[in-house]
Amino acid sequence: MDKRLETVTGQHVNRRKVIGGVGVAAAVPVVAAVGGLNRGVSAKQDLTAEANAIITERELSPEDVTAALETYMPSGRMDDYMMFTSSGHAGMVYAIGVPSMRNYKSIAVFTPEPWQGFGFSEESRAVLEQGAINGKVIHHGDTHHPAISETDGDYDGQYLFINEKTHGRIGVVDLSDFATKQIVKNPLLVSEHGGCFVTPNTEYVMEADQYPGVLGVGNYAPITEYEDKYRGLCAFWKFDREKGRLVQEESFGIETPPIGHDLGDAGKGACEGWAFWNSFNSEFAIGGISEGRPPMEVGASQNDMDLMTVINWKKAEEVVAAGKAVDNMGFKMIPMDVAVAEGLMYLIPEPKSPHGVDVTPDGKFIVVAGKLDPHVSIYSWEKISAAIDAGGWETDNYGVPILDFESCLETQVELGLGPLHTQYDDKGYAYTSLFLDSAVARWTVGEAGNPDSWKLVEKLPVSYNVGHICAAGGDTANPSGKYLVALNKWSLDRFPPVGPLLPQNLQLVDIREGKAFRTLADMPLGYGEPHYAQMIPMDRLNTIDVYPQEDDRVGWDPIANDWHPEGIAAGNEKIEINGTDVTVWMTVMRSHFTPDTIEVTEGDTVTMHITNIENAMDATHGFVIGGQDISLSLEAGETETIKFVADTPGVYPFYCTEFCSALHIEMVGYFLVKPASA
Ligand code: RUQ
Ligand code: CUA
Repeated sequence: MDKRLETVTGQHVNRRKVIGGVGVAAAVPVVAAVGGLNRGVSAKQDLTAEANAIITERELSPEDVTAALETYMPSGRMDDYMMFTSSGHAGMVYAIGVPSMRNYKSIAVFTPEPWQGFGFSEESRAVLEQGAINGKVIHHGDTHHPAISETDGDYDGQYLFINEKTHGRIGVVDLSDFATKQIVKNPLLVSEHGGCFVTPNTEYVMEADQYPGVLGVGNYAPITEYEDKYRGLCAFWKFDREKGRLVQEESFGIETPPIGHDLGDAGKGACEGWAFWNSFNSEFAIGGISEGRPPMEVGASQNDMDLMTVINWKKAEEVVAAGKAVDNMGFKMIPMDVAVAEGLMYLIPEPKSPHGVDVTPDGKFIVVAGKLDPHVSIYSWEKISAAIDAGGWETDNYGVPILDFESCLETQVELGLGPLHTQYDDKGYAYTSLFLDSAVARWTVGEAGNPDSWKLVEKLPVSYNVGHICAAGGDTANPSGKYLVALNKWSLDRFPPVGPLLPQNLQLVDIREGKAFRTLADMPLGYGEPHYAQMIPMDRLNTIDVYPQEDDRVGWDPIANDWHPEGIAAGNEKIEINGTDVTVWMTVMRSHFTPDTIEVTEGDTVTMHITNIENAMDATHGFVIGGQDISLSLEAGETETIKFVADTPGVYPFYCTEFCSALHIEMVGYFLVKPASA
C-alpha cells in the first residue's frame, strides 16, 4: 500500500465509526409506548400513530414496511457494501451503496465527464488518448464486467478493472480516489467481451474476444475464410500492483480456434493457475442474411454442444518466459500449435450456447449456465484434471484436445429457462439468473459423487429479464452472502413513463440467513445499462480524503500518482509571456483564483497549471471558461493543466462551478483576449 493510503486510512475508518456510533445511540425505536405522561413518551405515541396512518394511507403491506426498514439509511449512516457496476455503452462505472441502493459516484472511464473534469484537462485527456484506435481518440466505450483487485482470492479494495467491449480495451480505476488512471488497448482484438476477470492475486487481468476476427487490428481476410484465417484470443494482462498499471510488455495471449469466447473466470483454490472461458458458435457460423445464409442467431445455435476453453496460465507464463511466444503487433502471442504442444489449452463440450462460467468459492467445481438449455452443468475440477492427465482425447479441426464431456461432468441441475450467470454465498447456495423466466434461482452446491446434494431450492421472480446478478463477494473465495442484486434489463411497468428509452432496474434481494429470500428495493438506473457488478464490504475500501500535501509542497497529479511538476503553493503564482506562448501558474482556494485577471493577445497559445491549495475535505473547486470546451474539477491538493489557443477576442469570465462557499458566486476572474489588431 502506498504512503498516501496509509496516512489517511486511519482517519477515514475513525470518521466512519464515529458517525455509525452516533447513529446507533440516537436510534428511536417506533414502538407503542406503554403508559407515562412525559413529553418523550407521548411523542413516541404520536409517531406510532403516525406510522400506522402512513401504512394505512399508502396501503403498505407488512412486506413493504419491513423492506423499507431494511434499506432505509438515516442521514449520516453508512452502507454495509459498495457495489461497482458497469454502465454499458455509457462508458462508466457506478459506485452504489448497498442496502440503500444509492449511487454515490459515477466514475468516468472511457467517456469524458464534465463534473469530474475527466477528458478536459491535459492529464486526463492523455488517459483517454491511451485508448485511441489508429490514432483516433474515442469518446465512448461499452463497459461490461468490473473486476475488483484480489489478494488470496478475495477483493482487496485497491483497484478496479473494467473491460470495454466495442474496442477491446481495459480501464484501470484506482479505488483510493475512485479515478481512472489508465486505459489499455489490446492490439490483437478489435472488440472483446470475456473480461475483466482477475487471477486470485491479481497477477493478471483476463480478457478474450467474443467475436473472432483476424488477430491484429487492421488485418483483413474475407468472411468466407473464417475457419482458416479468423481466430480467438484469450489474453492475460500483467498487473504491476506497485505502480497500479497494466504492463503490455509482460502480458500475453493464447491464439485459439475461432469459437466466440463469451465469458470467463479465473480458477482459484483447487484449480488456481487455470482459467476458463465458455463459448458459443462452435458451428463457425458467419451470418449473411442477404447472401442466403442463415442469420448468426440461427447459424450459431445448431450444435447441441459448444466448447469451454480451459487454459493453464501458470504454465503459459513459463512458455512465454522460455521465449516460445511470438510478437504480434507488440503483444506476445502463444500460437495455437505451441499452446497444444505445451499442454496449455483444452476444450470441453458444454451444452448449447452457454453463457456464464463461474468457479465455486473452493475451486472444486465450474458451473456453466445453459442459456438455451434449462440446466446448469457442473464440472468437477478433479475429473477435468484426471481427464487431462489420462490423455487419449479427441481433437478438433485445429488439433486442440477435446476432453470427454461425461468424464468431466459432475452433474446437472435443472433450474428454468435461460440460465445465465451464477454467484455464490457463504451458506452453500448458488444463485443463477434466469433471463427468460425473469427469476433468480437459489440452489445448493453439493458434493462430489452425490448427485442428490445438488438441488434447486427456490426461485424468486424479478422485474424483468435479469442479466447478471451480483452477490456480496459472490465470485470470490469467501462470499459474504448478505445481499444480492439482480441487474434487470427491462423495467416496462415498474416506473413512471419517461419516453421510449426506459431505465434499467436493479433489484436488491435479501439472501441473509433466517430471512425470506425476497426483493427489498428497486433502483431504476437512468444513465446507462449495467451489465455485471461486484460488491465489496465498505470497510475494505481505503479511500483518501484529500490529495497529499506537505508543509512546503502542494500540487498532486492523481494520474501520475506523484507531485505535479507544475504544482505551486500560495505566493508562487505567476504569468510568463514568451512570444505568443502564455503560461499561467494559478492557485485556487475559497473563494478566489490567483491571478484573477489574465490578459493575452488573440492567437496566443495559453497553458494554465491550476493548483487547488485547499487541504480541507470536500473543498473542491471547478474551473470553466466559455468557448474553449474546458470544465475542470480540482480536488483539494490537485494540480491540472489546460491548454488552448485564445482564438477569439473578447472578455471571458472564468468561474468556479462547485458551490464551495458563501462567496462561491464571487469566485470569478477575467480572461481578456485583446484583438490582434488592437
Ligand atoms: S454478458 S451482454 Cu456479461 Cu451476460 Cu455482456
Ligand atoms: Cu470555488 Cu465555488
